Amino acid sequence: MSKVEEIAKGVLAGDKRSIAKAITIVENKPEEAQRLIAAIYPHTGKAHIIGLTGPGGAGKSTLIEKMVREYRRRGKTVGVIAVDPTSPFTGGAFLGDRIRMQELTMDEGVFIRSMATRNNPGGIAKATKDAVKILDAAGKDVIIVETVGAGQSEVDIVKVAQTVVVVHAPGLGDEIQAIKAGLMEIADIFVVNKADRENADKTVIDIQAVLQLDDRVKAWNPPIVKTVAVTGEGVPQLLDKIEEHRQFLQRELLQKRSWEKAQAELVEAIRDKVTSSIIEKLKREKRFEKILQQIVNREIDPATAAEKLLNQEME
Ligand SMILES: Nc1nc2c(ncn2[C@@H]2O[C@H](COP(=O)(O)OP(=O)(O)O)[C@@H](O)[C@H]2O)c(=O)[nH]1
Ligand SMILES: [Mg+2]
Repeated sequence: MSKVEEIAKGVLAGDKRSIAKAITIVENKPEEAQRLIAAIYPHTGKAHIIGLTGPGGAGKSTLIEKMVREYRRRGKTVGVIAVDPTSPFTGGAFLGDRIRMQELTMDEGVFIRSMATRNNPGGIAKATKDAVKILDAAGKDVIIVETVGAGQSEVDIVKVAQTVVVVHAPGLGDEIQAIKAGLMEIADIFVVNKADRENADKTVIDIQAVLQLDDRVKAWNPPIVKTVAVTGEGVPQLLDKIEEHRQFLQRELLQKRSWEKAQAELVEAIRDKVTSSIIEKLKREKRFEKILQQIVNREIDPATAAEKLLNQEME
């Protein structure tokens, strides 16, 4: 077995060390990465992928740590990919935070990884997408991808997500400009974090105002959830909204499938009716037998005969 095959096998078994090695490969070795992804790809497609984005300092990493705990409480396994070099998962400034963070990384049902954003030969967006596939194949129920909502590559990364959560917080300055400039387009859920600060409601109102500018009719209206990431307040409500959005996506998919099925059946039914009514008419007018005789005599082939008859019908 080659090294890549061995790692792929470990990933599928959910082995933490293999997952870590696999992510290192997609960060550094594009050719090996392609073989690795090919091997695990058939086992992907089961996880719910959540993109969590917003300005630096909004509290995304802190919030994700609390979300992971709540998902574990709900019996789900979780993978986290942080594409944020400015605030890696260290567990905060206090010793207690760091110890709690360590406990989390010891948990077999949790995998947390910060992506190297520098010297990434295949591009950070590509590496992130591959890392998500690895965690998916490893059987994680939920995968959270943290990015700083700034440039195009972040928007690209967020496109792998099924549910996009945009996190804001009061006192970050230009945040509402940021929502207007693209983040609003991609948000399925808004979070106003640092709700312990008195000006948090102002941020909620600002987001509501921006949302009201969008007058398109939508099947899903992005809710706004208030959280205090440092205490975990509002995190269960956030997970409930994420779950609601997942169910909404499933309903949409089912509806799309029903439409496709209905269309196939309608086309089939029309084809049957048109065919039999044309054939009956041709038989009534004795044209059917006439041309049948010509085919038997090899004077005309069936396809040309059909075309001729239909053209006469159209005239
Ligand atoms: N007061 C308050 N501070 C918070 C809250 N959430 C996070 N912080 C602090 O905000 C800072 C940035 O948090 P971090 O999670 O690294 O933000 P990120 O850059 O969005 O990932 C840290 O000092 C956190 O302790 C909150 O709900 N309330
Ligand atoms: Mg962060």
